Amino acid sequence: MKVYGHPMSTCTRKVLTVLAEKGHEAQLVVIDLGKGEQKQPEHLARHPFGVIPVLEDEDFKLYESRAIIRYLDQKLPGPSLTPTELRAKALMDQWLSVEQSYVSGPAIKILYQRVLLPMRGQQGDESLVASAKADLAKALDVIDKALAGQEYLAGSTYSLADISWMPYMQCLAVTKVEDLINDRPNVAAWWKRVSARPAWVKVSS
Ligand SMILES: N[C@@H](CCC(=O)N[C@@H](CS)C(=O)NCC(=O)O)C(=O)O
Repeated sequence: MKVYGHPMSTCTRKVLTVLAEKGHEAQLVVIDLGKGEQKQPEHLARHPFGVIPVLEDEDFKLYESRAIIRYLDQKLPGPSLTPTELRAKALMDQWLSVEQSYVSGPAIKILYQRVLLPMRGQQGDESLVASAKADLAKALDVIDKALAGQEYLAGSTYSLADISWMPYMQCLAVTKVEDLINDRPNVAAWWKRVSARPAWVKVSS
């Protein structure tokens, strides 16, 4: 198996975390976003939207990180990352959707303003950071409530939902808005728990 991605990319990290949880090695083919390799014809042939990650499993190609992690979880042996109980599985899907709809966008916006623009010698716009932070605060209030009395987003089982949120939680630390996590006791306890998992430590260090 090959993963076309970048070790620092949030979406690639979801895929690498699932592979690590499953104990499966895949070849990471690094696409250099700094050089714009994701927009070159060679990569556009793999991913028509010119982003990463892409999974190649023999003659099968798949893009979109949330589709890839679902595929890998079903395909590979190792611990299941999808609850079997109907309602827990439905909650996993709900939190995956919440992450996609309300979390990844503002988290990446902050990363762009606070890290990527300064890396290019440009100043970020703190008013955009403030509005993205407010959006994230709303989403984190929602999971803080949901996590009261349960260990993981889908209930008692660590799942793809937790994995899909984790790279964005790490983004908050990197962009110096970790108060969004620390001010919410259930989110903070959950983040401490999930970020200590060996698979995540391996992928994120
Ligand atoms: N919905 C896509 C988003 C992919 C995405 O935005 N990837 C980022 C890296 S995390 C990327 O390739 N950015 C480069 C660009 O937008 O040109 C997924 O979940 O795979």
